Amino acid sequence: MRRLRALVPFVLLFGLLGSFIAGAAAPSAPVEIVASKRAFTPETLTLPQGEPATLVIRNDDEDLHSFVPLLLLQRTNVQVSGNGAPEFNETGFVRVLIPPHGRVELRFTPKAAGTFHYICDLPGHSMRAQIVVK
Ligand SMILES: [Cu+2]
Repeated sequence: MRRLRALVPFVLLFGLLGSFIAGAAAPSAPVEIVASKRAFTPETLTLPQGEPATLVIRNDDEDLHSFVPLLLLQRTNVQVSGNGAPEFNETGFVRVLIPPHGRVELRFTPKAAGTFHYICDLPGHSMRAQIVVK
């Protein structure tokens, strides 16, 4: 019992520390991109530079779509979840294929400020939109 009591302050301290660290590292609310009727919505979205971001890409179509960020995610650590098929090369994340009615989540921290276009590169799909990092 005495031992247990001696542990209480440590448990409290680590609990506090844990919630503090979790709070500091918590990414901002997820930002959603919807692929529907062969277009991305919204046309422009904004992410804060240097802050962890969660990008959710939802495919509402019966078609397969891809999310191909041009430059935004080069040499950036990207965590991918959901039911998409991601592709990587030596520069890092290249694209993710999203099945009909599929959903993908990308977690990353935008490094540089700027306007970054992304496309769907499937044949015949002229889908293009942009992410502004500032
Ligand atoms: Cu497409």
